[in-house]
Amino acid sequence: MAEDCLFCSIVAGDVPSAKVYEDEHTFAFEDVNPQAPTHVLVVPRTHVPDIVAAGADPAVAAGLLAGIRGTAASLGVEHFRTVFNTGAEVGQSVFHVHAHLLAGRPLGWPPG
Ligand code: IU
Repeated sequence: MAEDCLFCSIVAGDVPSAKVYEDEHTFAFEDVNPQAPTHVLVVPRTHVPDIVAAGADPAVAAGLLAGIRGTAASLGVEHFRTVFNTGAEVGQSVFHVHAHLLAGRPLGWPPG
């Protein structure tokens, strides 16, 4: 657990969240500012800052993919978009890697 990390505090249960799914490696909860009818954040329990760092740790990377699968299954969504913002310049604001899982409305392409 990293100090001063909001998502570590959510995983630990120290900050409340609307939990959607959890397993050994991941925790998923509703985004407080949803951009679609379904907007869930899937995070590894281990603190890594972004998807590049997650990719350097095969256990974290595999766990995160499995967590996305489990979250989608528990939501009952088959069609969804996942987004990993990597770097403040492209909109990352919380530096504990998280997959945005978005569903429930048409999503434009390319994304803005
Ligand atoms: P980003 O990719 O790092 O910008 O995504 C961070 C997300 O975390 C963003 O969609 C916020 O709405 C969301 N979030 C949250 O769900 N709960 C919080 O307390 C805070 C941010 I701060």
